[in-house]
Amino acid sequence: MKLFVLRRGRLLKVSFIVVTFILTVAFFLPKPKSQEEQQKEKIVKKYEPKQRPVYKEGITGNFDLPLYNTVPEGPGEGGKPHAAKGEDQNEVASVMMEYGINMVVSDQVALDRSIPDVRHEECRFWHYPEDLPSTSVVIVFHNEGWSTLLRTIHSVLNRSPPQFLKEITLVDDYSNKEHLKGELEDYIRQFKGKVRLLRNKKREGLIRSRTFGAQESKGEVVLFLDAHCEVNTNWLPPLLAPIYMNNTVMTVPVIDGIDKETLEYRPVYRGDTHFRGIFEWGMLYKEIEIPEVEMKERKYFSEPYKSPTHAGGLFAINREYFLKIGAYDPGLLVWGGENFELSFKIWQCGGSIVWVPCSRVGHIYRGFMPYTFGKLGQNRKGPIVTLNYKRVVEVWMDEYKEYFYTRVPMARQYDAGDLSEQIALRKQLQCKDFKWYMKNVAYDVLYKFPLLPKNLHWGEVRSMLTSQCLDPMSSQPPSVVSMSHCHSSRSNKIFRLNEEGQLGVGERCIDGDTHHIKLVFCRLGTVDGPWQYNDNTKMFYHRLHRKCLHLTQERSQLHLQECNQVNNGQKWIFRELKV
Ligand code: UD2
Ligand code: MN
Repeated sequence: MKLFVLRRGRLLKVSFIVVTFILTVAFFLPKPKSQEEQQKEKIVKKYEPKQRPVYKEGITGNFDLPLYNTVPEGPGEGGKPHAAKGEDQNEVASVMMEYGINMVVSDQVALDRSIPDVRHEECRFWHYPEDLPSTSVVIVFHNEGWSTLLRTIHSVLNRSPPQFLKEITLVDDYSNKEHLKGELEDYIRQFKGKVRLLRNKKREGLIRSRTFGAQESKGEVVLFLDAHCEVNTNWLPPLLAPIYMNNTVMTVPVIDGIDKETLEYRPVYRGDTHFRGIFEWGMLYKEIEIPEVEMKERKYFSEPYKSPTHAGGLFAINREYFLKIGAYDPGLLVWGGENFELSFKIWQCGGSIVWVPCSRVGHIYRGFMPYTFGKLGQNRKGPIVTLNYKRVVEVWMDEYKEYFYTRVPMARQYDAGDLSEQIALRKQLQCKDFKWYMKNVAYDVLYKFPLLPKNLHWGEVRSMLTSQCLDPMSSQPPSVVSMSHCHSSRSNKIFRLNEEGQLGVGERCIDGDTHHIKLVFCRLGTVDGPWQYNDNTKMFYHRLHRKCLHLTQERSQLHLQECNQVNNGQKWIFRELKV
């Protein structure tokens, strides 16, 4: 009995201890959160002030590991130009034709080669938050060379903090080159899923391929690169930090040049200036020094700055935000104009674009497009790109679209397809008008490219003497204007004479003297010119030289000469063209 009591007492004691223990643990264990609480937490986290990048003079940044102690020896190391040993000129000529890049040289340069750190010296001292968003690097490609594509991938893997690099998503846009098939699949296996390869079932063009890549990616941020790039020292954190602080910011690295023939790595701009992306009224992409006010808005030279637009290829954006604003207009074809579509959309619908000087990426600029547009374009580059521009202009530019049509009169006749979904999207996102964008964001466009006066005439310019037409022969000055057959659809034979006397062709102007008529650069910031056309006499008068445009019969040569109404060599007719 005694024993039992004793036992019972012990039992009670033990149970007491166990119960107290359980209660204590239960008390300290986190309680399951109600949905409401969870929602609240999410909101608080969203608006919690994020840690900004911090500049600490003289203290190396937290992600700024030096890449090399000494520059390794070898072809192309240090970003030096390389000349292929025993270069076979025939082979070089043939790969240049096929890829627009000297692949003989590229194949001899290491995939992990070193490149010079070309950043401004301040860039080494920025400290970035440790919890930047995870990133999917999306690379779309069509028939790219092996070593240039692989060097892009290697440079990303070598120079990105692994904790921020979720994956590299490759999108093969229906390439037909053997090395991009099984061989590529075999090669990327070593990266154990970090590099994924998706393939289009038909040719989609780079624009739709990028949207597809973004849809399929898993990172919080998508970061697009062309398939012939090399990323530079500590390129990634500076691109992610602005997005981390505000997920409607798109960030753009500064693009360096990699020479297509020697693979030399070199900055496009030298010196202590920053450039940003703008456009002229024919929607050609341009860069301009940043305005003083933008410069002054920042404390450090190396800080990001606002830009109206970007070149197109390389940028980072929050993935959900990119998809929410409709990614790219799916009606855009193959190549071109998508940079403007995205830029206008982002700015007008409440987001922003910054260029990030501490993030540098090299890109091989090819001299020509080494691929055709396949069935998508029946190999007609001009009209396809102009069709894209027309879509963008019609959806986003409001009354400013008239300046585009003044600059590219033929475009008025093109059919840009159904725009209703894009227009509905603009409404749904409650976007601002283009006037707001011009006034607040892209005001510096007008410094170089003022609003265009109306055209008095446009079309081919036909001589009443020979029935041939004026032909600038090239689209790049200096070039002497000559004569050739009319009825050519070549857009560089379409002239425009505006109300201010400027005679333009494409983005260039025509001037002349007593020796020649020539294609010249239009004076930036001006829209006027020396020409007067008389509808009755059909003569072109040059106000400065006080002479007329004259074609000599014998030699088919053009120059300015004393005006003479009875000379047919001085009579010209504008003929507008129809598609
Ligand atoms: C510039 C951009 C490019 C793009 C283009 C306008 C830079 C450095 N480059 O031209 O990214 O914005 O302007 O649209 O800003 N590709 C395909 N399918 C195609 C054609 C191309 O996947 O049908 C790939 C191509 O392999 C490359 C990328 O798209 O990886 C860009 O093409 P690109 O290099 O010919 O364009 P680029 O640099 O002349
Ligand atoms: Mn490119």
